[in-house]
Amino acid sequence: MGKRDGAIVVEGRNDADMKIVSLVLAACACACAVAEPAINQIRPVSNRPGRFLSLPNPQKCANRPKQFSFRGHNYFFTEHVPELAGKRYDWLDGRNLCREYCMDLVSMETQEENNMIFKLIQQNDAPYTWSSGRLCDFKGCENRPDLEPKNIFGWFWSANREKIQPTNKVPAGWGYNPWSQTGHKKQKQPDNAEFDINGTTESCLAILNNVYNDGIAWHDVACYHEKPIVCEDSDELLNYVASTNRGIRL
Ligand SMILES: [Ca+2]
Repeated sequence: MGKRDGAIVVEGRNDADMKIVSLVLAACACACAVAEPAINQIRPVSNRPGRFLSLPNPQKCANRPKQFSFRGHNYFFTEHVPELAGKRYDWLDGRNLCREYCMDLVSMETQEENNMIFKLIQQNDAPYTWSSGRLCDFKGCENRPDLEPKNIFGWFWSANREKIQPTNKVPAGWGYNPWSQTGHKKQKQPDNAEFDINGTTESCLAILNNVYNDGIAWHDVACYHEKPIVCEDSDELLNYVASTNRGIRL
């Protein structure tokens, strides 16, 4: 793993072998993310160690639900897929469900994409959903002065390892700060509030729909909570499956 122009990177070149290395390293990075030592005895069970990222299933990738698209990426919301409606996923299970389809949890790098996802939440009166946003607080995130303080500079999109802009101001190119100005502790997000309750770090980025009378906004939330999810095409996984399955139509 290394650093590349502000990205939190698992190295990958364009050839298939490097893609495999990249995928394996990505799996390691995520497993490390959930394999932190328990903070205390009441740590929720779904933070159990030893979970890994799923590899894509070529058939599922070829037949993935394409409910809407934005800038060349397809998306689906589990509540709109008959066999997935009503199901809830913790953050890692959510990533893995998406990854089987050559997708990942949604990453809102731009205001336009964020507005699209906020509108989806609003129109469906969904209480919340996950994004791929993750706090870099696991093995591999040490000795990175550029990520400190973590609550401002330590967030990234797991789907592509791009940094999330500093949490304490309106992102460049945006007209508003997507992080909520309030939460459990009546403080602006991210606030790591659950750590004070049961010792569990709020390491995952959720979109909550007016849970704190704050409209639709980003919150740091402990990763074991279960939510319906939005999946977005993963260029990395689509390219990997395309390069290893000659003639496949994705
Ligand atoms: Ca929070």
